[in-house]
Amino acid sequence: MIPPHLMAYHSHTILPGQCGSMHIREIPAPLSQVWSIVRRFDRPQLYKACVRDCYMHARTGSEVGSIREVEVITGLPATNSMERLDLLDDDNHVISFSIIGGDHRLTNYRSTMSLHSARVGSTVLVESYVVDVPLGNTEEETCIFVDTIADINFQTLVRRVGAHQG
Ligand code: A9S
Repeated sequence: MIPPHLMAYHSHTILPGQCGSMHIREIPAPLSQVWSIVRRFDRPQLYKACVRDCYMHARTGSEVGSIREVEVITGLPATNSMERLDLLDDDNHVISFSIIGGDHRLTNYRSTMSLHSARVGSTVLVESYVVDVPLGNTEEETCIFVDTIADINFQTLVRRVGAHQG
């Protein structure tokens, strides 16, 4: 069960012309191990298969306002993305970031990820996002696209968290 006060982190306002979604996934690893990976705003390549490299443009990745430039792997409809850390809460295990630039079509993308202890040795991961629906796309197409990326990132996280003795 997700405590109501943590659901508050996932109440993104979806404006006209935007779409969003929320997914709850369980990962067979202790919360501390998962958090040690997903909290690294400066190293998204630790668990995002689409990320080839990442450079910090402002601050270190531990403070709100940190800005990273994500270099995307080849073959995707983008090569880079500029992203800002909006929240990093090591007590409640919540991280939130916004996409502020890049050569892609995800405008005003904001996402929040929170971790919750579930059964012993497993973690519940709640992820929500909101993004503008690009011209020429439907809400459904946009959510399917973002959900696919999120699923790929989740599968990568499951594989990498076992290897990463946090
Ligand atoms: O990185 C995330 O957590 C989520 C998304 C949706 C990232 C998407 C992406 O990095 C691509 C995977 C390259 C797809 C960006 C910013 C744009 C894309 O078109």
